[in-house]
Amino acid sequence: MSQDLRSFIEKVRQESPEEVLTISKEVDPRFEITALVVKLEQERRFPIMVFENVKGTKFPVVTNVHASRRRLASAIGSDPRGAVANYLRRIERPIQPKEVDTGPVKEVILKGDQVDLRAIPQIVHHQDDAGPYLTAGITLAKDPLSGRLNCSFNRLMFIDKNHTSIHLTLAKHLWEFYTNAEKLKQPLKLAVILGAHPAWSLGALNIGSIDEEEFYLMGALAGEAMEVVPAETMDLKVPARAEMILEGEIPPFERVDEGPFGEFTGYSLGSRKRELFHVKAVTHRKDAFLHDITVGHIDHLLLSTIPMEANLFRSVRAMVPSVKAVRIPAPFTVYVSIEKKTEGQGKNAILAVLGSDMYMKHVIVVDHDIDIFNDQRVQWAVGTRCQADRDVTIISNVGGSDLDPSDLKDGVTAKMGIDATAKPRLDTFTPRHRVAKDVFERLELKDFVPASWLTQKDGKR
Ligand SMILES: Cc1cc2nc3c(=O)[nH]c(=O)nc-3n(C[C@H](O)[C@H](O)[C@H](O)COP(=O)(O)O)c2cc1C
Ligand SMILES: [Mn+2]
Repeated sequence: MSQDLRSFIEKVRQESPEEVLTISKEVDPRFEITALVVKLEQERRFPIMVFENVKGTKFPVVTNVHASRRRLASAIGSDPRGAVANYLRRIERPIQPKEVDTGPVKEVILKGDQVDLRAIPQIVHHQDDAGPYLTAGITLAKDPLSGRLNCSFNRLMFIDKNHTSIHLTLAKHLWEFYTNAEKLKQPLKLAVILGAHPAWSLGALNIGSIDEEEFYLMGALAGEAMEVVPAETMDLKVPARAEMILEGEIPPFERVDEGPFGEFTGYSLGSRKRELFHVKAVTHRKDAFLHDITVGHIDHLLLSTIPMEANLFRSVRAMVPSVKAVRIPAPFTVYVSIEKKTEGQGKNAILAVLGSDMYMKHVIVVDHDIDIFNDQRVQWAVGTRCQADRDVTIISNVGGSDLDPSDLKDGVTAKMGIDATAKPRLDTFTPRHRVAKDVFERLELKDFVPASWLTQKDGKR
């Protein structure tokens, strides 16, 4: 069927036209695109936004693609509630990428001196950002030691016509490849994929072993093999149906100032030294658009959440088979509900979470009678089923996110688990108060309360 980002947007437009908002009035990529997304977000509206006329560039901009769980779920053939289970089911059957001779991403090929990144929309998202950023680029690289491929999202800050910075989280797979290349005193070849179907993006964000090649998962999630074509300047095969590809390398031992940048945590973090990306070729569709992710807002947060929740669900399930649900309500924070069958399983769940995701910092485990989609109920469980000296576990000096503003050293953090399950078990714990069931079912409000009062609208009471 050959799906891609534009076919996905077209499908959404056909099925629910109100979910795609096309804006033809000219916008300034400096602040205006993000400001319009956030204005709509404040009205609780989350359409895909297509900006046809962007100042200073011929490329339209598409953003907010992932800002609805229903849209994201539909990209992997699921309804919103079944997204995590469906994600796990699909990635169990990886699909090998398929080589094709050519594809739309090769319609325009620019190499060497022809490369000018300033032709691409220069989107500045937040007020204190150091400059324009590319936020929806999926990197593709090959490990110089094992030859394995990796895909991940890595943001790029424009520097000049053929350079950007690149942010590699310490200990993540691309960073591992880069440190391997640096040891060999070699540059790391890199392709940046711009314009990805949401299923590809969800696959690139999978949290798995460094031995897993994300292209296989991107295909599995999309339900069809990723079509790939040879890159122009290096021995890598890139998605044939992307909107645009940047080809180049990260030179060894070079660092540049990057940031401040408004992060997914909701904070604007200061400038740091990061790696450099030297762009040697750009290929794109004739009528390419630039895909942007509105960083730090729903577009970004929903996208990362499904793969993280899927990974955590799978890991907890390996340890506690009766896990019911996993939810990430805030950065670095996860709620887990389990049907505890033996003592100690609350702490097993904590260890499973902390052992399988570098970013997670605070874990709260509750019993299966708690709806973890309701923060108040989770806090109720912590308040009434937890003794801090017995149920809180703290591990100091663990590797975490280098974007956490509360840490003192780059990415070194404390981790905390709160076992808020009833001890020793829910069925023997102090019972909850209950309204007598037979009485509750027998009584009708209308027999006791004036009809005029019953028909009053909420809020008037
Ligand atoms: C929009 C977006 C931007 C991201 N930016 C970065 C980034 O700049 N650097 C980084 O290391 N990870 C970034 N991430 C997170 C990684 O892509 C994610 O952790 C990924 O799973 C890592 O892949 P790996 O497990 O193959 O290392 C971003 C994620 C999203 C959704
Ligand atoms: Mn990986």
